[in-house]
Amino acid sequence: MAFTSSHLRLYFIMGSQDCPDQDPIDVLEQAIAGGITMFQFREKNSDLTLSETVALGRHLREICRQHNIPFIVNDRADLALILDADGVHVGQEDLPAREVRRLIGPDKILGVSAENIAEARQAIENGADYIGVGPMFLTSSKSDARFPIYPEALQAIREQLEEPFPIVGIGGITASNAHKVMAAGADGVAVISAITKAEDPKRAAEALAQAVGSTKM
Ligand code: TZP
Ligand code: MG
Repeated sequence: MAFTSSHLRLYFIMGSQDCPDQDPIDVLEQAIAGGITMFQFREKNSDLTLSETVALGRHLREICRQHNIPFIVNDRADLALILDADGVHVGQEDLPAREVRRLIGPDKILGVSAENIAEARQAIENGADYIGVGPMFLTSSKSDARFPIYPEALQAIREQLEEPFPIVGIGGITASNAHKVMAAGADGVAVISAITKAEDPKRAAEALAQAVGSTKM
């Protein structure tokens, strides 16, 4: 899958832990109908066994394939390879980006979380295709999330990078504040709860897509 920065426009992240009262498959289908442009499977502190995680991942992967939505796996390069994912996303405390790049090869998408310009430069050097910057705002979806760094931090990274590079903002983003992240220079927004906790995930995705000026690909 040829990755471009426009894939980041509305990046939906979900694991079964994020939608305890709904079927994740159903939520993903609704989010796709609402206009998401990329998906990350992030099974974290969930009740699923590894076999169940693989089974759910296969199902979600297949749905993304049918809709031409890049399917990214959080943290685990092994799971990404098992699921034939389009890529992997790692944070600063996960497997080093350089090692993940070696494992997945040159063609898969590699995303890396970065909070400042030093981490951003390092990620790029290590083979990242995009960086995720956050938390933009307060979030309750990540148990070890740090204090918000706000869109200003994303703007600072954007301004200090020598070249244009794909950047997605993450953390506490909703249809009401997404414009601030875009105005700071993001290529898009990554969200969990704005879609998974919505009464109507399809409409929530539509509202976000509109907020980031997304056109369906
Ligand atoms: N990384 C930084 S904040 C965050 C992750 C995975 C959680 C984002 O979830 P939400 O519900 O969109 O704030
Ligand atoms: Mg991680």
